[in-house]
Amino acid sequence: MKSFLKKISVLLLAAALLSGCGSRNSAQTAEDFIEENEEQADDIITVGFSQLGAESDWRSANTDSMMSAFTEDSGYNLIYKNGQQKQANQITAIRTFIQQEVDYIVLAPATESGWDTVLSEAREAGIPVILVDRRVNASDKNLFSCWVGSDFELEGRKVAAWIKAFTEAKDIAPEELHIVNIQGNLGSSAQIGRTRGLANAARENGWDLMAEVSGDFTETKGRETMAALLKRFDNVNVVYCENDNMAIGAIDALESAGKTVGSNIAKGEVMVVSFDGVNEKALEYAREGKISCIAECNPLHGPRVRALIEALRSGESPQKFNYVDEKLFSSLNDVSGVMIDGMEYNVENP
Ligand code: GZL
Repeated sequence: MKSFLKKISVLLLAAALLSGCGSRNSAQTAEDFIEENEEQADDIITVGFSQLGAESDWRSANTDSMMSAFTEDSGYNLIYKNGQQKQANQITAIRTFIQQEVDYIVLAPATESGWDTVLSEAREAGIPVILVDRRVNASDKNLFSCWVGSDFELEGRKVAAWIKAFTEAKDIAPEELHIVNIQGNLGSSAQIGRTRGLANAARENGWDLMAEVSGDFTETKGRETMAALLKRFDNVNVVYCENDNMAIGAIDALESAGKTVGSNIAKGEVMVVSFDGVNEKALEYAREGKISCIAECNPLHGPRVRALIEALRSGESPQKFNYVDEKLFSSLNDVSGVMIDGMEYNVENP
């Protein structure tokens, strides 16, 4: 732990002692007590965690995973800051962590660009930065120690491959697919990768990708965006939602407009596909076949980040980019798996 936080901890301990509620044996002098606890305070690793927000179930699960991994019992002091989806708030949080002389900074960046300056400040302060979830396009890869998260374009390719396999199994011609993409936060790695996965597949397969509009990864905006798209297009038959919360909102809007949500496109149903696999309602929809396919996005980064910090503490140089394994969920048995770049991804029941 750095000196600033150590002083705070020892002063609090000393205040407890002087107020008589500290745990000190009678023979021990105040100086011994402080010295002994100063050593204990020294052992605590302080981690400043700049989380981008609380916009979705995925994000909440990600925060919970970090908090469970960095507990006092395990020798950590986690300082959590919620950026409310704003990069400016995250930059302020990182600067605060630097002033507090934390031992490590963990950043879950809202968007990919605009981090060079503040990451340089952390490096100048000698504080290692670990990135989780989304990426940053730093000009110098040495501005962060390592990253753990998902391959978002692969997630998009998996869902697109599933759409291709399913519609071919149902003898639906590619040109009959009229798709809208309700995107996540524009400029976030998850949005960039998932959008690219679909757009490339639409071009290769001859699908009609009619619109890409951001729903900010929230249920409310997903509902509003779907309602607006239904006013623009009367032939939408596939809705690609870049996370479950937006899918739930979109389904509500579709049903409010009198549409039937399901996989039977030939009978006029509107197919909804999604990402994350964290929200229980979305998983229930997937079990019912209301959401046809969900690409898992694993939020449980806490243990991985802690392992990376412990590797750094022991002087190791961990792998720079660490990907998490992820599944593909569907209750429709027409597609058992998809092949991407020679790799088979099995489809599992949600
Ligand atoms: C993906 C993550 C995305 C989730 C959304 O790793 O960045 O942000 O897919 C979340 O649910 O809001």
